[in-house]
Amino acid sequence: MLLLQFSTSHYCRKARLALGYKHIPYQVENLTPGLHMFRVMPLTGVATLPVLLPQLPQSGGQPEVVGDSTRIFEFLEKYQPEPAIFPVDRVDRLAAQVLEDWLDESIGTATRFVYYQFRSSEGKTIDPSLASMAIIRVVRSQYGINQATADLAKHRLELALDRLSAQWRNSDYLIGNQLTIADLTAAALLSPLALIPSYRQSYPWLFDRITQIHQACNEPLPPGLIGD
Ligand SMILES: N[C@@H](CCC(=O)N[C@@H](CS)C(=O)NCC(=O)O)C(=O)O
Repeated sequence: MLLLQFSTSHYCRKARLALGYKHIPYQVENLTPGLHMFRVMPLTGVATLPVLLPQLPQSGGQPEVVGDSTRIFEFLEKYQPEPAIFPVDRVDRLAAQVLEDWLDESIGTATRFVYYQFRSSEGKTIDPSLASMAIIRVVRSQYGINQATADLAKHRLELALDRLSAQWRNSDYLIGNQLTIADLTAAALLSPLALIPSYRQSYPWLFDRITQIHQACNEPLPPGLIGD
C-alpha cells in the first residue's frame, strides 16, 4: 500500500496509526503543500490528504484510491478485519463512529487553529527557518487563522478535553473495552498540542494516552513527546 501524505499532518498521522495497529505494511509518499494538488485532485477530486492507494501503482492496472481518513479506516477494517478498530456491538459501533466524526470535523480543525496560532507567536522558536515560517503563513491564510479564531478553537478544545477526560482518565478506551477508531482519531488529532507547554501542564493524562496509543500502533511519537 502507498499512503500519500504530508509528513507533519495530524490527519495523515491518523491513517498511519490505523495501518500500524493492524500491522499492514505500507510505504509513504510525502507531498509538498500546494504542489500536492496536482497529484491528488486527479485521483480523488478533492485536495486533502491522506490518500491511500491500496495497490502499489507499479503492480499494474489502475490503482484503487481511498481518500479521506474516515474512509481509510473503513477500507482497512474490510481489508484486514483483525485487530478490529470498529466495535462489533451495534450501539458501541455507532457511538465510536459519531465520536470519530466529531473529532474529525470539529476537534482536528480546532487543534490546527490553536497549533498554528502558537507556532506563529510563542512557538516560533520551534523552527524559525524561512521555509517553516512560510508554511505557517500559508496555512494561517488558507484557514483564516488569527488570534480571534484561535481563541474560539481554544474554547472548543477545552470542552472536548473535558469530555474525553471523563473516559480516558477512568479507562484505556473511549468506547467499550477495545481500542477503536475513536481512540486512534483522538490520539492523532490532538497530538500537535504536545508542543504547547500550557496543554502539557494542564492535561498530562492526555499525553500519556497519546503515547500509549502510538506505542500500540508502532508509530513514532509526535514532536514534543519524543524523548519524554
Ligand atoms: N476530513 C479530512 C481532512 C484532511 C485534511 O484536512 N488534510 C489537510 C492536511 S492536515 C490537507 O490536506 N490540507 C491541504 C488542502 O486542503 O489543500 C480527512 O479526514 O482526511
